Amino acid sequence: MTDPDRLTLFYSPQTRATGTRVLLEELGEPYDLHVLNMKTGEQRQSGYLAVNPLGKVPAIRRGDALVTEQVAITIYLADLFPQAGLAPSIDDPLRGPYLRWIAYYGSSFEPAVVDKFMQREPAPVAMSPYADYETMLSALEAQLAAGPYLLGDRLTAADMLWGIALDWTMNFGLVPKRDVFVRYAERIRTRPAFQRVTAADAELAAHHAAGTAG
Ligand SMILES: N[C@@H](CCC(=O)N[C@@H](CS)C(=O)NCC(=O)O)C(=O)O
Repeated sequence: MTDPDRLTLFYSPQTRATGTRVLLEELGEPYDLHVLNMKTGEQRQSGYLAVNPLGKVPAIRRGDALVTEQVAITIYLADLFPQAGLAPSIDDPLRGPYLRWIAYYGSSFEPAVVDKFMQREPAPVAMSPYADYETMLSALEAQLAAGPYLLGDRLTAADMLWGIALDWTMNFGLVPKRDVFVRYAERIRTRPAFQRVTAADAELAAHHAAGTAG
């Protein structure tokens, strides 16, 4: 009989789903991987579009609950396994800032980085979800400056989201390699969970590129 609490992560290597897998590893909970080969366009076939109509990973299924969107998944998983201590509880003074910076990732950082990548001007400041690029980035830098983690001394699920995002966007030249960002990304990148997932991703990505089974 299948366990109704068993988690499935819809996954493709070296994508935004990587952060979700790192979080699951940090939580120490078992999960099944449903790997999609983006080289063959599996994410846009009807089977997966029934899971996420946008054809995007990550997505998580647990019983009948289907969750898409990296930000929602981060909050959901960290709350689901409170014993790991990666989610400040609702009465913790850090809960509000925790949610703020997770939402900031999806609502301000992501659109800013996409505009940057596309080399297009943001919408006028009053309309742009992130004001302007420098303002968005400086607010993040100021938050990270105290460190060592996004919320100070406490490591949370938000650090999985941000550490990996900054690591990748700095490597792509979309975010400048300022000291604060470099030191912070390094702190997350060197964690065993990140290292494990990165190694597994490299192997899986090589299989996808070569057209062999992973
Ligand atoms: N809004 C989504 C975006 C996810 C996303 O863009 N995923 C990319 C991988 S990094 C994807 O699945 N792309 C495949 C495609 O669009 O074909 C989220 O935050 O989860």
